[in-house]
Amino acid sequence: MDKAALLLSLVLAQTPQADLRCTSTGQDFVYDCTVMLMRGGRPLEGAEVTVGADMPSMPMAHSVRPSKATPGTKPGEYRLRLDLEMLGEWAIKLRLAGPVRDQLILHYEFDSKGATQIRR
Ligand SMILES: [Cu+2]
Repeated sequence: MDKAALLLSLVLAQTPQADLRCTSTGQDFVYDCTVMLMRGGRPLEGAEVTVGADMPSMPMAHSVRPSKATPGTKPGEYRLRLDLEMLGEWAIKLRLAGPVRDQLILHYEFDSKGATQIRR
């Protein structure tokens, strides 16, 4: 492996990975969500996580205010409530501060039960 490839693999290993799970609260467009953050194969603890949401198909149409997630029960777990304005595809933006500063954007399809990740 040359130096550039080695550096790239080190950077990628340190890039946080997020997994979001949401279930409907029963109230329209309101979801209880759990974010699992990993970095380098280990749970990322002690991060400050701010979560915003927007619809890629409707730029500027929505104004979901970013809110802070709270630590969950397991290491690397964070919990939050998402109050979206309609069903459909949302881009969930995670802003990380604290031990790691980064921004992750995840695409999820929200339906009446919960959310499914859209992988492209
Ligand atoms: Cu919309």
